[in-house]
Amino acid sequence: MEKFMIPTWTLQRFLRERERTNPESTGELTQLLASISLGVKIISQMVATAGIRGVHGYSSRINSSNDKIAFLDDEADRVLFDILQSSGHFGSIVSEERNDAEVTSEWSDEAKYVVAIDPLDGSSNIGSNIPVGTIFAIFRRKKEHRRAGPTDFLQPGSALVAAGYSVYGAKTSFVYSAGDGVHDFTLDPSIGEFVLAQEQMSVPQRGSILSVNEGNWPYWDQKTRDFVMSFKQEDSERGLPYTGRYVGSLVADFDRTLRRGGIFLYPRSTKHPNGRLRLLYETIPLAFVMEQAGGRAVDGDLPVLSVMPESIHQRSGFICGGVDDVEDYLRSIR
Ligand code: P6P
Repeated sequence: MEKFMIPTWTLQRFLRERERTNPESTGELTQLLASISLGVKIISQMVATAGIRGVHGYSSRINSSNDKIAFLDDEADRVLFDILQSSGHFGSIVSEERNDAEVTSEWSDEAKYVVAIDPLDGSSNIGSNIPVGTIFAIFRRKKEHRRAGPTDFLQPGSALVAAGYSVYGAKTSFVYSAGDGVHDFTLDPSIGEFVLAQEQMSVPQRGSILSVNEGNWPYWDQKTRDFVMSFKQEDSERGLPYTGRYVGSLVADFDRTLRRGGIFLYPRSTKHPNGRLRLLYETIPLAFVMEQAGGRAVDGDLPVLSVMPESIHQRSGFICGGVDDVEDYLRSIR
């Protein structure tokens, strides 16, 4: 009979080990991330059974960005909101699916943190079995506020306590950073636990993949067009041409870029002058993870982590990847 493989490092054990070896640790971060990972496990099941439950469609609701809210967006939002609210650690929650920052009534005075979430990014792709995911950003509350609220979220990504994302695909991944590197876990459905797949992930400095929606070509400025064109020539010195890969689901395109390198671009354009992606719960958390893995993430020539959010649903341009690939982009637009 096959010997049962005892998982050495589950997410819980990994977090507790880091808490034990970190003198300043209060154990709260362990509980924060455990709360989020529970929500991710539940959403993983929701996504896997969406087809048979007939919930691929859209509700009648529209979110603050004027996007139709899919049934699954709503379900994922409610699951995460309930779990995070009752965790006792979050004084306020911002969600892509909710117009305003919502205080968690019984905890909003003493909870140390606030959390911004994209409960289910890319949900429009689920019907065609394309990977989707959850993205989260955790900030400390600002001292001067007694009750948590929207201004607690107006902090740059450089102030993040932790951030991460999940991918619901061929496997369910949970990737996070608390400022000490990026760690990758895979859900083992047979035991219902996230098991460590890779500690201290590192993005290749230079890759060979270009990830961009070229359907936006008519809306790009000339520098963006010239940069994208530069990948389409044959130059073995520069490893050109790059391969094109664009899934159209942010967590899938980001996760591949993090693991295999290259460059992902969703630049500002005449169609999306402020950018298409959202700063607080998409580009800031993913930029944090990318930079913690040794990569770069910019909005034009500004590092995403230096951008000061002015509103909770603010949009952003997003170019990220290996440091050499992003440096090439920065040289091309300057
Ligand atoms: P486009 C999905 O709807 C999403 O918000 C992201 O997941 C994805 O990166 C982006 O939109 C795709 O946008 O304009 O290329 O379809």
